[in-house]
Amino acid sequence: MPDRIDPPEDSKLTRAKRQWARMGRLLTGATADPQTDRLPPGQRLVRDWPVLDLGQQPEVTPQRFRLDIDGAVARPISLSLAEFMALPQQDCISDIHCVTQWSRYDNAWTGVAARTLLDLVEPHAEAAHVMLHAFDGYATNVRLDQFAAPGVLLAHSWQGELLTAEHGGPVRAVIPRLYFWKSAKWIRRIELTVADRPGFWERNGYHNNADPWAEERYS
Ligand SMILES: Nc1nc2c(c(=O)[nH]1)N[C@H]1C(S)=C(S)[C@@H](COP(=O)(O)O)O[C@H]1N2
Ligand SMILES: [Mo]
Repeated sequence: MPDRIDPPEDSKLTRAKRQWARMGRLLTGATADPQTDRLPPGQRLVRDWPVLDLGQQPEVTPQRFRLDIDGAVARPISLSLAEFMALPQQDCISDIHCVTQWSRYDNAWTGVAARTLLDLVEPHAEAAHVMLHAFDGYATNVRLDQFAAPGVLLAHSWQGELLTAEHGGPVRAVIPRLYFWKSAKWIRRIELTVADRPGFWERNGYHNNADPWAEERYS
C-alpha cells in the first residue's frame, strides 16, 4: 500500500501563512489552508502530464547514470544505477503543483526516500540546505528539513512504469509540498550545504521557498 501524503502539518509557519491569506496577501486574494484545501490557490487541475524543462533533455543512459551525495556530510557516497536500485524502495502517492498553474493529483511514484539517502551519508549538524544538481546543468535549492520530509523521493517510476527520459528518467527528485520546479529531473548530485544558495530558477525571479499554498511563485 502506497503511503498517502497528507497535507502539510499544522505549524507556526502554516498558521502564519493562513493569517496572511486571511489578510489577502496571496496573489489571487484567495485563502488557502493546506490542511483542508487540496488545490492551492490559483491552480487548475489537469489530467495529462505536461513536460517542462530548459529545453535540452540530456541522454542519461544506465551506464552514464551516477548519483553523488556529498558536501556537509560525514560519509559521502557515489551510487551507480544498480546500487541506487538496490536501496530500500518506497511507494508514495502525491500531487504535482506547477508554478505555471497546473496541478495533477494522485501520482504514484516509486523510488528511494530522501530520508533513506540522508541516513546513509550522515549530514553534519550544521547542514541546513540541499542543492539538487541535474545532468542538464539545472540546479535547485531546498531546505534540508523540507527535503527530509515524508513523501520526498528520488523516483525511478511513475504509475508503475519506469520514468521516461522527458520526465527525468532514470531518476528524478519528487518534492510534493513545493512547486514542481524544485523537483529536479535527471538528478546527478545531492549537495548538502550549511549556507543557502539560489538554484537556476531561484536566481531568475522564482521564489526561494516555493510553497504552493502560500503562492510563493515569484520573489
Ligand atoms: N533537470 C531539470 N529538472 C527540472 C527542470 C529542468 O529544466 N531541468 N524543470 C523544472 C520545472 S520548471 C518543472 S515544472 C518540472 C517539470 O517536470 P515534468 O516535465 O516532468 O512535468 O521539472 C523541474 N525539474
Ligand atoms: Mo515549472
